[in-house]
Amino acid sequence: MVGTKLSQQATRLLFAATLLLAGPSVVAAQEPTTLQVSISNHRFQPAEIVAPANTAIRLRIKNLDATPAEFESVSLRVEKIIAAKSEGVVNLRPLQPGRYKFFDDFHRDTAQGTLVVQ
Ligand SMILES: [Cu+2]
Repeated sequence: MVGTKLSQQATRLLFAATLLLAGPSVVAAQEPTTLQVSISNHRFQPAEIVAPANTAIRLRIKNLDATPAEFESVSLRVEKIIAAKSEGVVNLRPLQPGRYKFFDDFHRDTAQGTLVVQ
């Protein structure tokens, strides 16, 4: 029947329009939380950073020292060399609440930090 076909098309159009409207907010929900941490005198500043749980995290690590650093975390499974006087970016998957330790593998004795996810 013609009437049924028309209403099917209308339903499909409405569905497509709904998806279009939903699109941008879905993308916005996936935007990562950005956190900043610096390395100065082979120490993290701040040594403790806080992030929301179940949200992608973008960690910007600024190495202010004149020597390279290696941002590393066993529990987060990341390892990234950051050249002297430059910035490194580490993207983390959404995490469960907890305390995740990290360190500079080149200066483990002083450069220790914790990411607190809550
Ligand atoms: Cu390492």
